[in-house]
Amino acid sequence: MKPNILQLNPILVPAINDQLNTLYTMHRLFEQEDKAAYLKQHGGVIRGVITGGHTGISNDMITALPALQVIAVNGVGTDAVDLAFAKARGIPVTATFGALTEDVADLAIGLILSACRQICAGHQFVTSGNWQRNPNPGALPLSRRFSGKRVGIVGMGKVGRAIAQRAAAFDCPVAYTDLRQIDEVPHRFVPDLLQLARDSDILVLAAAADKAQGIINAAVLDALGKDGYLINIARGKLVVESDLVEALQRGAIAGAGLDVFVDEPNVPEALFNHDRVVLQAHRASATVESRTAMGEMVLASLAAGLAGQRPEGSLTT
Ligand code: 8YV
Repeated sequence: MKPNILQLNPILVPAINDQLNTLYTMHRLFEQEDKAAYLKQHGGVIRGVITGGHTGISNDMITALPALQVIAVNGVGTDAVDLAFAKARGIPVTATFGALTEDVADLAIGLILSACRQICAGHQFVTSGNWQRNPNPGALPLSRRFSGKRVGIVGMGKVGRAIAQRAAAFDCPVAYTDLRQIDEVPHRFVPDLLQLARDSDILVLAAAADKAQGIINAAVLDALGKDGYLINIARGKLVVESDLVEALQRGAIAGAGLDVFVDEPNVPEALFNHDRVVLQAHRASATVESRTAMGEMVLASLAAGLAGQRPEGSLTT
């Protein structure tokens, strides 16, 4: 009999789904109308869970799965899993560290360029017919240069470092903050977030959200200043979203590039029609390359966990 696996979010790589279907009896909860009833019926046989980074799994659901042997997070953020709770039950929890670094860093640079150079506003100007109606070169305001700007990175993990490497190629001086200075990182360490914001033209959030909720508030945005840009490819809850909306409205910062939000998919409408705000639907790791590598790591975690071994990189066992 094939082991039973509960999958909480869709996986968009057909080859990964094929392998899952070959190896396991898959229970795709996101396809079920009555999720509670489905869990009640099948919860007892579930031995592995696949979930997304920002969706995680609740403690109630873990409790409802008495045969659970492994939780494979298809992402790098584990803020939506109570690791201590899983650890107390001896359940390994894995993430896909390293599989998505390049793509998330690439999107951060894409958001910086899009926000500073107003690429989306320019696209909209062309496709709406406004360029034809108003060919005056002043119809679109001048944008801002990215090259050479001071980039501050909040969270210097794998993704933060990949962003720093890319920013350096744009001749940007890079500084960072983190819980502590990291020896192998050649960039300037600024222990105080407010100071980093003051010293940055572009503040990029690449931190884990476990212990850093709401760190980007009105004071930090004021410190970033009226020519500053906020970029977030990490987690929405790092930011006090109402403070960000307000900072943009009162011109306290120049613009933002956001891939993540507090209550996805609900994005404050006040962010929609701003020429220097660029929004994405939490897609930084959504490439064939990243999602394939992530899916392979998930498969390896399930195989090890179900065999009673410690999956590589387990965060709890
Ligand atoms: C994904 C993420 O959107 O890695 C993370 O923590 O949030 C993203 O990569 C998600 O986990 C895909 O399942």
